[in-house]
Amino acid sequence: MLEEIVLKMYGRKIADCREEELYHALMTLVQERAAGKEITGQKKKLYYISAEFLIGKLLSNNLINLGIYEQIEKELQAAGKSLARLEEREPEPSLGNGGLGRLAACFLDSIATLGLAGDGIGLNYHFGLFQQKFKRCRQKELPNRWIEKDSWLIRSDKKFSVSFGDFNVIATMYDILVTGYDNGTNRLHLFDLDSLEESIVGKGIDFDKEEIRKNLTLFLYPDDSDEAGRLLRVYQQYFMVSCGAQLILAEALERGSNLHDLADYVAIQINDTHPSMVIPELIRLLTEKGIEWEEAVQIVTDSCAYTNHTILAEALEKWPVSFIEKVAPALVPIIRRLNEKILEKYNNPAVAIIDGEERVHMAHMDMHFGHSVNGVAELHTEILKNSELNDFYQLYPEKFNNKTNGITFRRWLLHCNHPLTSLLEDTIGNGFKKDARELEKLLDYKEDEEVLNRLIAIKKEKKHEVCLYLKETQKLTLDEDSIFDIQVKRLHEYKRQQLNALYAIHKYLEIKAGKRPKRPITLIFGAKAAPAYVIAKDIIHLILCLQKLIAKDKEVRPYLRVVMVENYNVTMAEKLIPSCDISEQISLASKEASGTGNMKFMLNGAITLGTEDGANVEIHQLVGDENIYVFGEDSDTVMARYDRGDYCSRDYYEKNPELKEAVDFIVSKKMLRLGNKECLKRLYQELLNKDWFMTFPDYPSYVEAKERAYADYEDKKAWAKKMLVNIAKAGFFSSDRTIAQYNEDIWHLG
Ligand code: 26Q
Repeated sequence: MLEEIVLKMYGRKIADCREEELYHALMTLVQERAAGKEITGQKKKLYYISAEFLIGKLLSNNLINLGIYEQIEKELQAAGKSLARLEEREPEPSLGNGGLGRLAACFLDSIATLGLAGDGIGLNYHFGLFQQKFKRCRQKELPNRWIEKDSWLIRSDKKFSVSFGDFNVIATMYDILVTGYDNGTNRLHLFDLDSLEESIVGKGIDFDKEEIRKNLTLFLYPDDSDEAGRLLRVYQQYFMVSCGAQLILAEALERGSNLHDLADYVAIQINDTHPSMVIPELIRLLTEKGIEWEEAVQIVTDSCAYTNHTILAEALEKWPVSFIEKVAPALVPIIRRLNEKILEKYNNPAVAIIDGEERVHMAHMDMHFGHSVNGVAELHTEILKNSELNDFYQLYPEKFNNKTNGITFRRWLLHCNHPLTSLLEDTIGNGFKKDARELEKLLDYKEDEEVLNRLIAIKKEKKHEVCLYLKETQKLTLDEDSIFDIQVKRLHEYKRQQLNALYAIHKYLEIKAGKRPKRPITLIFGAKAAPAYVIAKDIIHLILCLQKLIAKDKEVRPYLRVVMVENYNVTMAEKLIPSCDISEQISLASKEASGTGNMKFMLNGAITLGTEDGANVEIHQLVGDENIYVFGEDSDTVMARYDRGDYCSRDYYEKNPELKEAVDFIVSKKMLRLGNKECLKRLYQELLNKDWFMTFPDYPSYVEAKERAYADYEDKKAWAKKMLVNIAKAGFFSSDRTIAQYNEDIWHLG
């Protein structure tokens, strides 16, 4: 198959082609095959609008979804070439921060896999999220230029005009083809400007924030931002939704809508509040086309649905009216009129769209003028209904629904874990690839020695592979025979990497005191911190200092290793997750909306060590007490303590000598000699005087649960059974299930 293509393209055989030629040829092959399968002819179409699509590398995934992976691999092998090496060449597009962006990517895969007509709408950030480097145990940020000459981006001939307050721009639309598994193809539309100037970016990630025409789509904003960046983010958002709204209306007209019946032709899913301005923008466009105000508002409400991904108050977007006045003045009278309508109807300032300080609450607009509001895990949705968004739940109980997140099994099993996929094929057949619930058939093998042994061997193989990879790419040396205890996710205080670091210190001190663990432990971290998030960067500093301290210590090194991988991203996740024994999901209960890494680890046979938070609760229900390590206070206890406002971390510190010792070690002579005094002292003070995410109350039960997990690991067979149950029960977390539910309850497509 490939041979013919390269002959035609280069007049040579595979064996005589350079790697970049083969990569280019494969890209061409994929694009041609995918384009031939576009999903057309359905009346209603979904638009998933999102500021982030963390798609990861595309070559292998597309080959798998098109059903030609093995064939291509064989063909290359026969010619002495390696598909894995070609994969390594591909740059990873970094168009997302973390969970929310990766979820959007999994959803696009599942939408196409289910044969539904549904496109993504987003932005073509030239540098995406920053690339992380470590220097003197500190995070440094560099631009990550991912767009090469050979790219999956297809430049379309569609142009859209967007009017900002002071000027107009013309947008160009790029498309990335999204292949479904053994099914059709959809598109990810990414908007961009031809006037962009990459040269205004210096060595780091600083650039002139003033010239919108030159900088609009240069960077994706991290989930915490400085003032100057905030205005640019509103420009990005309006640019995205204005292009998106124009595209949606044009395509609906083409499919036969008269716009009055728009809601029969389109479903628009608003991924968190970043695209919320699509609501007033659509109202603006519809009224401009002669539709009466009231009717336009109703049409938009019937078309739009909102997903909430966070309960952290500081992450709920509230933009000053003055920002919107500057960026999109045409929207201001529309938003004011919507606000008046709400105040007339409800006379309750708590549900207003514009508050007393002239700030627009984006989520409020979504809940009033969308027909569905969903959370992303059972617990999260309950918290939204009963506390965080309770005022709105009272008004619109029928709008609220839960859609527990999911992950695509194509990337997170078939692609990243070939030996586990083979084991599943050998035992339960191929059905699980289309119907993930069939994974449960694996339970029949719970007592099967051979299957259990194969599971153990696969884990060993995956550890070996990741060790080679980390050695080669990051000069990290890991002990393959140790327990791999992994926490990889964005760095945030609520996710509590600091709790895991305190454990590392505790273990270090124990070993120093002569108490050695039965089996060596490797604590692996991977996390990017938002550049302006000081404490998060201090936590990275602490972890890197511990890594250095232990690596130099001959006494401790054989029993404990702490490593933080640089630039954690989707590609790194694909390598690390299959190698994991213990999956750290230790957020403060009530704070992690869902988590999706937890699902990827479970699917790959890691056992969760976690709090009763987000989707961990559902993992716990599925696998039962025997097959998970749960610790810590529950969300009710935590929320009650926040309500009382009486948490005092120092009390816990004073009462627990072991905890005190670990905390004090952060500013011990040893550490201060190694690291940066300012960072370490600031973190120490923060924990002692604030500890807003309550790590201290959970510390004793965390240590206890971790020790229990390590002890259980020694019974190889019993551990393998836990792995098997986790894999077998992971079917529920297929994003195919999630998407089927969105479609059934919200979109009604196909
Ligand atoms: C907001 C304003 C200004 C600048 C940036 C932002 C911003 C950007 C990104 C706010 C939030 C995000 C990302 C949020 C996110 O990733 N949330 C995660 O979503 C996952 C998918 O639903 C959940 O599994 C995680 O629990 C949730 O943290």
